[in-house]
Amino acid sequence: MVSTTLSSFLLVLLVSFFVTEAQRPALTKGLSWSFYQSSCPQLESIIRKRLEKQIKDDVGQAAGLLRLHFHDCFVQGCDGSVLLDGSAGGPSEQTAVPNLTLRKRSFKIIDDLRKRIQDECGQVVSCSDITAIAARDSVVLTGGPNYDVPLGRKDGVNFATEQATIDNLVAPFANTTTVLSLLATKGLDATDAVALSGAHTIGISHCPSFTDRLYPNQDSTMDKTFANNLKGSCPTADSNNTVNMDIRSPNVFDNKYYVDLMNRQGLFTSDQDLYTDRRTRGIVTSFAVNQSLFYEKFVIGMIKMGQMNVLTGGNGEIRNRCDRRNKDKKVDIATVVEELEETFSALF
Ligand code: HEM
Ligand SMILES: *[C@@H]1O[C@H](CO)[C@@H](O)[C@H](O)[C@H]1NC(C)=O
Ligand SMILES: *[C@@H]1O[C@H](CO)[C@@H](O)[C@H](O)[C@H]1NC(C)=O
Ligand SMILES: *[C@@H]1O[C@H](CO)[C@@H](O)[C@H](O)[C@H]1NC(C)=O
Ligand SMILES: CC(=O)N[C@H]1CO[C@H](CO)[C@@H](O)[C@@H]1O
Repeated sequence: MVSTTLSSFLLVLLVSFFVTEAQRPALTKGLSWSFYQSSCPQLESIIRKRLEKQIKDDVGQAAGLLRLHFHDCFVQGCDGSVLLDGSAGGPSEQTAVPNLTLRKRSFKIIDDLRKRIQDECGQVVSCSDITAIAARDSVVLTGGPNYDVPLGRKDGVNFATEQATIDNLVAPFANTTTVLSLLATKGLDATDAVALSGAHTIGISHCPSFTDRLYPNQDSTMDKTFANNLKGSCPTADSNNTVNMDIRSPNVFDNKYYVDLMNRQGLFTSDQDLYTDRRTRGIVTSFAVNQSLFYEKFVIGMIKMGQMNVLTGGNGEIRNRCDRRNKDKKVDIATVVEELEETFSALF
């Protein structure tokens, strides 16, 4: 078992996949493929090395980090606003309903990376860029495609309101019409929508995100055995339990999510309806039968998503800490302890 896991892990590292330069979406003005080449050349290796360890220790962190980048980008652009905590007096995305299920540990991992990067390079890399690279590495380290990440985002200085968060994230109860129209407002087409939803090939969900499909009435588009198993995991609609989102290979970034959909074993309405709806059914099938095609389209979707409404150049800032804006910097115990630790590690 252990050796199988280990060898598939190694295989995953060997069989990396690249979208050729010709297929890459265009770069948004202000971003670059080599933004930190001179200011922080070790950036990507610092992140990759650290995440290799974190994700080996707990593979679920990959899903948490991937979702964090998605939530960051969909709500007022990839500006790190999802990372801000409310302590500075503003309501942040973290307290909005759809974000209640973001993993606390994801925020810690991003700020830990930020600290390691600052130790090496100084305060030159934005938290939003760190989040984008961490999302890419999470895909790679669970067996998915590798790709270059456009860099040069600045961190925002505006909190996203709870309402903006609710308005910009699709609910799992949404049908394909709703998914496609919301994503269209962000410049994402049906192929992007189906490919990006494939992120649900890793990670978990809490029961209330899908128990509307079980209680009081069972959704007729759901496979019966699958539904019964879900009822076992979620005995009540408001159960606090979690389930894996891809029943075939919950920790591997593969195309099995689409095989699930074809077998009516998609978890959310927003997932399953992609197969029911005529407009997206063919795309689901094409990804289910061709993993390379899924990888190719997923990478394109991620690069597009990662460039949404970014702040560049003189807009925004490079945060000193990912959870607060620079102007909100205040002396608190956590800061004092962190600075003491830094002094300490510098001495020894
Ligand atoms: C079509 C729109 C989408 C909807 C409706 C949606 C909805 C959700 C919901 C409800 C959860 C489970 C939350 C919980 O109950 O714990 C979830 C988890 C997740 N989502 Fe999405 N999502 C969407 C698109 C995306 C995209 C575009 C990505 C990334 C590219 C993504 C990545 C993830 C990941 C990785 C998880 C698992 C998180 C974990 O295990 O901590 N989702 N999503
Ligand atoms: C999709 O959902 C919207 C909003 O709930 C609803 O108005 C619409 O009728 C639904 N479309 C289909 C095809 O079910
Ligand atoms: C879920 O957890 C919350 C907080 O711990 C608790 O108040 C609630 O009763 C739990 N719900 C169920 C159905 O167990
Ligand atoms: C699968 O998709 C890849 C990437 O687009 C393509 O090159 C390949 O020809 C496809 N394979 C089949 C069997 O259709
Ligand atoms: C109100 C609330 O519970 N907000 C939480 C949202 O998610 C983040 C990250 O897990 C938590 O830190 C917040 O406390």
